Amino acid sequence: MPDLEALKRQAAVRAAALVTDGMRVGLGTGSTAKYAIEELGRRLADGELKGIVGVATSEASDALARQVGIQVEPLDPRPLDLAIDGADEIDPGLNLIKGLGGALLREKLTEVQARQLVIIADHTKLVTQLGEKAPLPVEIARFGFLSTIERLRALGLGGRLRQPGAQPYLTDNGNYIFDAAIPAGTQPATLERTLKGTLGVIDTGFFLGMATRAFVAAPDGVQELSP
Ligand code: ABF
Repeated sequence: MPDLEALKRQAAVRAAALVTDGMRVGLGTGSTAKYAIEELGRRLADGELKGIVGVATSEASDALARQVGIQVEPLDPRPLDLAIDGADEIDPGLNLIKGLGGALLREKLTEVQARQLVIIADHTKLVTQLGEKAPLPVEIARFGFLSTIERLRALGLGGRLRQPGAQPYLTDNGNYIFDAAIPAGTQPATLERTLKGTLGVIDTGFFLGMATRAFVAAPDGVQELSP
């Protein structure tokens, strides 16, 4: 049984090596992105980097980045040199499903401004068709959420409201997440357009045509992929 944590860290270290002094870097969210933030902190502490600016995609990544000594600034309209983040599914064209970590909206708002979006993952995230293994997280407004879920079901989507405990999961933006099961054969771009036109939907975990590179770690090494 390969150690997935070690693989995730290997991919993260490869991506963090792309960061050079003075860069403005989008900092992803999740267990793989965490290794990249820690590695950037290590490079700063060891003097390999003198200074970078991080733009965090979640409260958790913001806190971790500050803890490891990265200067964190809020997102503003300037482009980011690079963003590094994990994913839940990666197809052969580097189209992604993201958002099982709950940070999809801030991730998309941040990463759309990055000149390069570098995805880091272990090999279990590779799929031939998006939706094969993971649900599609859809961030929805709290107000009227039951009506929005009815609209989603009317589109033929299965799935359920994310509710890990007594209360629904609340995003950093104060919204809920519906984890949608995608019917086999769904065209992601078509579903994305439909969902973005559905009242109550704020955004989806489809990141289509955004990733510029991926480091995917497997027991026999880290593979570098491009779209
Ligand atoms: C974020 O973290 C999310 O978009 C994605 O849902 C998740 C992947 O987490 P992990 O690296 O822990 O598998 O990037």
